[in-house]
Amino acid sequence: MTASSASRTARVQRETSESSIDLSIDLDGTGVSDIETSVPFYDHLLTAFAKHSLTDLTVRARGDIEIDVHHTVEDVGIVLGQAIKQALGDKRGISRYGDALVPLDEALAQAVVDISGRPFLVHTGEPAGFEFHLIGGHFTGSMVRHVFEAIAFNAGLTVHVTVLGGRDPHHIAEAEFKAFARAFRLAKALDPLVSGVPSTKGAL
Ligand SMILES: [Mn+2]
Repeated sequence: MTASSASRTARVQRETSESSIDLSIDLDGTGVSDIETSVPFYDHLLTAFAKHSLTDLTVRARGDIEIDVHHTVEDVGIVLGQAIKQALGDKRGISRYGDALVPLDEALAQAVVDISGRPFLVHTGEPAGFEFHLIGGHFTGSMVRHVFEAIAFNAGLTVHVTVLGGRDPHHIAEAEFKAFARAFRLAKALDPLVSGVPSTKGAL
């Protein structure tokens, strides 16, 4: 079966003492999303990811946010990564590489994605103190990198995200997610000129 005729969808459910998650994706969607993580700013970021990567995404997550949003946010990132890996299947016919440069007013973020099968994250450029800022009063800036780690490591992606400018933490975080989304959109796209798996090794 070729990738162009296979359904690139996945549903992953994960239950731990810290969170309960049910997530569905369609890599060949139109960016329709229905997301309730109980962490409002994270819903905002995941909605942007879906919209700008043309991935249909449904997420229902409940977790111990009375302690901190950390577990719920990280665990949704893990499950999203697992779902991406599952939906990509054997990776036949994909473009493999994608890159994007996305502004949000004064913020500017660059992302590069390689659907390599080799988990790696290089993440630089957030301004000093960004990691300590509570965006929306509940979402710690440090979680932006943590989510990219969770996605990259569980999906088997090489991801480079560079913040090139920005002052407002909301703008910076959103620009990072949109840049990642646009880069992922290009990388997962099916390229009609690619036959088989785009690797000299024959596997990704
Ligand atoms: Mn953690």
